[in-house]
Amino acid sequence: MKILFIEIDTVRKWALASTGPASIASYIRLHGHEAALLRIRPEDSVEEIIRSIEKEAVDILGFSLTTRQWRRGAYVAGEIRKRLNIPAIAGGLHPTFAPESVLRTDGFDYVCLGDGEEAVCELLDCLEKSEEMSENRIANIWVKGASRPEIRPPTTPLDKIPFLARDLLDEQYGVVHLITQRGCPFHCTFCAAGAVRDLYKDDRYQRRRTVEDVVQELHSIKQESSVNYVVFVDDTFTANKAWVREFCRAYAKEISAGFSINARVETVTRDMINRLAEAGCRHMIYGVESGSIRIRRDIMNRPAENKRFVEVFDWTKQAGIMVTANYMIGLPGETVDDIEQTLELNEKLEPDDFAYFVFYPYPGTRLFHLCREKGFLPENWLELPANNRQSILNLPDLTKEDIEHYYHKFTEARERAYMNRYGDALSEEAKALARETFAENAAVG
Ligand code: B12
Repeated sequence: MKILFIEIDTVRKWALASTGPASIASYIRLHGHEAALLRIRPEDSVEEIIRSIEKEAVDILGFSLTTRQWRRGAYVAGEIRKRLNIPAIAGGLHPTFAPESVLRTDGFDYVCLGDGEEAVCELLDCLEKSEEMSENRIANIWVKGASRPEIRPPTTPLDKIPFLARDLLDEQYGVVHLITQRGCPFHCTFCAAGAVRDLYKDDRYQRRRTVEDVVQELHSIKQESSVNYVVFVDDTFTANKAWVREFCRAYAKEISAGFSINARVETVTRDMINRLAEAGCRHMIYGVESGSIRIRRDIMNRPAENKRFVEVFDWTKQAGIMVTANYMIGLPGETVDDIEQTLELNEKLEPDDFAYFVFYPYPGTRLFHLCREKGFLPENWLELPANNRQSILNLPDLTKEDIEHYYHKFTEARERAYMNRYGDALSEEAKALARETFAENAAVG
């Protein structure tokens, strides 16, 4: 059987297609099935999409959806269904946490809750044998019209899952993306990782590959193409000190390419940062989220102190690693004063760069439930654009205009920091181009 995964680009093309389908593809290929990926660009018309699907001769379509991709994904699935009679399954974080609404939508026949490798393989086996699918016989697969399926135990150890099918990822210039873990040990209220833990009902979901398996994957990519830079997409690469120490040793010895990671200030030590730098780490991205300890502690469940962020950012810079900070604004309970504190903390941290997002309540997260209970979430939230530029919430302490105003202040601060650092070396033309780029990024959200 052949599955055609559909990657929906919304306002822009991300450098990388979804990693979930690439993992499912390599697993099902081992079991005799076929997989391909169709990337749908923002400008593609329905006719073009239909023509591309017809070329592939597929048995089932597989939509991988984040909440941001939902609205366009639903539209595209509905249009395909009007013209072609191919069954379709949706998986990924959005269908996992908003499955009923996906199954109510024309064009979707199945939803995959949580991990998809084994579940999709079983579904393809059943479809191949033309077995009756009206009941939920396959754990994780919710059939339209049936009741909620059971959740299968997570695949362990993770090393059992084959390396990502790179032909589905759209990687370029030898920049490769790797995942070493699933699940995150922390309980941030805004993050889907916590929601996944709640879905699996215990900590079994949290798993990590062996260092040996990760290094092997890099060697296998090198044999086929090149590895110039590695982006580790794990939520918190630094979650386990002993693992990171072993990784640094092996990576430095066997792989000579720079790499970047996501980290949390609570998990790093100065020694760990220095080891990472020696192993080739060029870029660390920290979730700072807010400069207000009240918001971090009481709303986000992240009680780290501001001085901890300052300390860790200094260590990272001193180790010669580029540092990026991520912030959010527009959380429930947040006031203008809290956002001012975030801008102040950013001034103190002096990161090499920073990103700022208007908070979006992703389904399944604790903050999603809180927003719903408190009446901050509009009834028609699923029909509203999910981006990081405009708030969909009706918050008592912040107006949409406040959020808009502060979003601009972040854009200005980012441009100012860039000009202070590089302005003297830039021609007027280069400066204008930089300004345009900052404004464009802010508009895309
Ligand atoms: C790498 C990553 C990215 C990469 C690649 C995106 C991708 N989709 O893989 C990039 C940088 C492009 C990215 C961008 C964004 N991301 Co992102 N990203 C991640 C991250 C850190 C890891 C994803 C990953 O590789 N997981 C490992 C794979 C194997 O697991 P998986 O994707 O869940 O897939 C499994 C199942 O979900 C299922 N499955 C997945 N797809 C499908 C499809 C079918 C047909 C089936 C049957 C099953 C299935 O089976 C897979 C294998 O078991 C996650 C956090 C996380 N831990 O998941 C956030 C995460 C997915 N991202 C998130 C967000 C919000 C974004 C952005 C909006 C960020 C932004 N500020 O702009 C954008 C939106 C991108 C978009 N196209 O919509 C949220 C999504 C929440 C939600 N409900 O939508 C997450 C969960 C992080 C969070 N804070 O909660 N992201």
